[in-house]
Amino acid sequence: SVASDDQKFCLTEVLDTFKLCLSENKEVYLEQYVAGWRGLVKFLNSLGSVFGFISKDAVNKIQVLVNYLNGENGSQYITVQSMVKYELDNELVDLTKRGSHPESGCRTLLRLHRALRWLELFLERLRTSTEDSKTSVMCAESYNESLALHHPWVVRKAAGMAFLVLPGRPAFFEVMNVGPPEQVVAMLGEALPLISEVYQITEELYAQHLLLDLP
Ligand code: 1Q0
Repeated sequence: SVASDDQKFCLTEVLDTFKLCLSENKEVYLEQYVAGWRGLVKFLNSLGSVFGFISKDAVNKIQVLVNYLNGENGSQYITVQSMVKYELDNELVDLTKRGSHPESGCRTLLRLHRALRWLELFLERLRTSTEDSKTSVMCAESYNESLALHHPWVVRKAAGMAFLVLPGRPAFFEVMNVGPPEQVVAMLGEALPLISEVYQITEELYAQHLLLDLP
């Protein structure tokens, strides 16, 4: 039925959202970026409640950004580029230590941006994996090379434990709901360059403005 199709989660659609993030002149639309994360969180939730502490944090951060988008200065938040300019010009960012702007758009997006690097690494491993590859290992390796560098010991420990209960590769591919493994691999091959481009553009923007270590 239409209703059940509607609820069926398809990873292709989610990754397509990241395609829509890029404007003609290579700016990153915040609304689409946030929509992409929403879809990923849905996927995460379908993997079980052990991932609740991760999805809860992601949802909080998504909500912070949505509130800016829908707020009275929403027009300043159309792209990541305009957000950075607006918040910096108006001194709305805590640059060295947490102060009067603990939830700036810039610092909030930075957390999702770091997670996007994890996603890129993880999906690349999935793409090139074989039948006997372990999702928990691929996930942990990707995490250690990205997000873990910014997380304290407790969080790394909790994340490591959650990874252990990830479903195996066949179940994982099934939940992605893209089709047979060959099709998953092809879809990932198409989606990854775009995710990578969105990541690179944001990374360069943040580097340019010295925002990569925002508290
Ligand atoms: C599939 C398994 C998913 C594993 C996701 C790896 C991320 C682990 C992160 C664990 C930390 C979460 C707890 C909160 C940490 C915060 O302290 C931290 C910093 O924020 P703050 O405000 O304290 O400075 N927050 C973060 O680093 C943000 C973490 C966001 C994680 C978003 C993950 C969203 C889910 C994605 C699932 C996508 C799976 C798609 C795979 C598709 C291929 C089948």
